Amino acid sequence: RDLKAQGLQTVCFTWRQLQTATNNFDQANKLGEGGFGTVFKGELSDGTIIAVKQLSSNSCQGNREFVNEIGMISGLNHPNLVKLYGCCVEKNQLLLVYEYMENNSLALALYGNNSQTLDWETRQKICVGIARGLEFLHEGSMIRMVHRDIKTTNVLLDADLNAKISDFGLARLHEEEHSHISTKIAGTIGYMAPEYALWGQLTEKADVYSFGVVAMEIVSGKSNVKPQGNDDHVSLINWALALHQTGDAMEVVDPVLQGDFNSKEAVRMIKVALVCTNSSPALRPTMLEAVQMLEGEMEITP
Ligand code: ACK
Repeated sequence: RDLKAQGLQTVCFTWRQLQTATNNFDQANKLGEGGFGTVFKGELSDGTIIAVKQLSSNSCQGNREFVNEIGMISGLNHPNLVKLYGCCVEKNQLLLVYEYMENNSLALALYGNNSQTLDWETRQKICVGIARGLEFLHEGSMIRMVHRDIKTTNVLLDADLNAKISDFGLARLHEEEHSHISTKIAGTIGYMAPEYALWGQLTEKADVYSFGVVAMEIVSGKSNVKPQGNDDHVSLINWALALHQTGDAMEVVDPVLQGDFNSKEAVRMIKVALVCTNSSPALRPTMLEAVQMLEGEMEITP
């Protein structure tokens, strides 16, 4: 039990437990859907609110990602990673049980119809949270890994708008692919680092690039991919770069917050987004450096 308390062990749930928790997977409890299947909200008998991810049947790729996700994050415990409580493999189904995140995804918070206006301080907190979660994945735990699919829909927000990284289906151990070229490219177009998208070169610097795209979205309020973007990320970043060089960076930021632009947080986020999306992986900072840059503890030199 001590191990469990420390979050070092993943629990096996019974089908019955999860069926009861979600009121028999009632549609009313549906939180959302993805290519992998459906996510339901539930409540365990001890009152813990959970999110249950149910894999759609007959998805071989999904199966692999599910098992991968269990292996990758069971035991990982960090305030900026969505906690995996456990899983259930009964009844020919695969179910993953996570902590419940009250404020949905960052994508919804930025672009959703009912999105609240996030002030600069909150955006900075979210940006630093994602950076810290990634830093932990890259070098903070015993196992080192690359997430491979950092994007605004994979960042969830808790009741206090703390950011936590989710969806580890594509994550890979750092050592595993560090030294060779990955033959199967997976991830999301628009967030993928060029060296990975073009040549399958996978290092943690691919996550740094995706993080830079996310940071640019947090500042600009513009999506390069979905749900409502017209700009592709390359043009968005080039645009930001040009404005940055002419000293007119204000144009980059979310119009909602432009009046309030003299924010040091916003300026730092734009600069960090730019260094992280450098086309050369070697010139991108590590996530630890990105955290320090965002917090004003390290100078940002393009
Ligand atoms: O943006 P959303 O509402 O937040 O839509 C997606 C959807 O399920 C498919 O991924 C939501 N979701 C996923 N995991 C969780 C969780 N742990 N807590 C709350 N909502 C979640 C996500």
